[in-house]
Amino acid sequence: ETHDLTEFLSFAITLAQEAGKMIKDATENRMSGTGNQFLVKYDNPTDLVTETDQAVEKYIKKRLAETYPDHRFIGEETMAEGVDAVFTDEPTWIVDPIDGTTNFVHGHPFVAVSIGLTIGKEPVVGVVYCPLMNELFSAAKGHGAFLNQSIRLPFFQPTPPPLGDLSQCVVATEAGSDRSPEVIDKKIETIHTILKQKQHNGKEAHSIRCTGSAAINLCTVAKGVVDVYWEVGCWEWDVVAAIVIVRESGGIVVTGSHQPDPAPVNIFSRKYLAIRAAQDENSQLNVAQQMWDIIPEIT
Ligand code: LIP
Repeated sequence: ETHDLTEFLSFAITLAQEAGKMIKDATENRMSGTGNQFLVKYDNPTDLVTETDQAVEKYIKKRLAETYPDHRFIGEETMAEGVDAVFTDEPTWIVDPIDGTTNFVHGHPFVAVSIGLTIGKEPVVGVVYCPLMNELFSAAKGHGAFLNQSIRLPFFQPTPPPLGDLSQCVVATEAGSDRSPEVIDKKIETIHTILKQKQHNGKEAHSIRCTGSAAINLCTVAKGVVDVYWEVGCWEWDVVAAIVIVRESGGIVVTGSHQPDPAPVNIFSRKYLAIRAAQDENSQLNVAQQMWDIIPEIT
């Protein structure tokens, strides 16, 4: 069976725009004091869920079921209700209604709705929309990656600047929701090593960034404005859409750890490393290797 990825992509863009409006309205209502859409439903301090997360996912799920009744669905809030993620070769929509919920609760604009599609278990369509910043990232396999449907990614066309080694990189990463001492200590140690003077080729990395959203971190890699993203502990719905966007921008995404080369991605790995586009794949693999030399085994 052949699928028209561009049709799925345009539907995903429409859905992301509709969902984005719900997120934007909730933010504006809260700012103007009308509405309590920011009501936190599950107050785990490191993994917040609001009424808006649930309403947006319900809406997206309903629209998808009406339009593609044969397709499967995996969503952050649906899984939180205890539904098992059944993953097959069938077209499967993988959705995070709000990636960056902590930002959303605090009124910080780095918030995105993330809608990905896998077919044959491979991520093939991805839309990440940041409604408070008016940035819509989209990609379908074989069709390139775009910002706001018109600007081709990465920036710096026709060719991105050389990647260099880790000492010339900005690295995005996150605190994550697992704050057990074993996990957080290893993450902090890793960040320490990335930033420590005279580590990489005799130098430290340029800096680190944490946007609070895995999807947005990956989209900064797709833009080419961040060189590396590494995170352990986030979920498939945080990354599937943006994986398509990074790959279509010429970046590489590797899952798991200490792999010799970019093997097919395992979206469930909960360990993700992405490197931005570069003229030569060797420099991407070189930076990946430098990261693997630092990244500890976590969980
Ligand atoms: C968040 C991720 C973030 C991660 C957080 C959380 P949410 O997703 O995008 O990268 O560090 O632990 O999982 O919960 O805002 O959808």
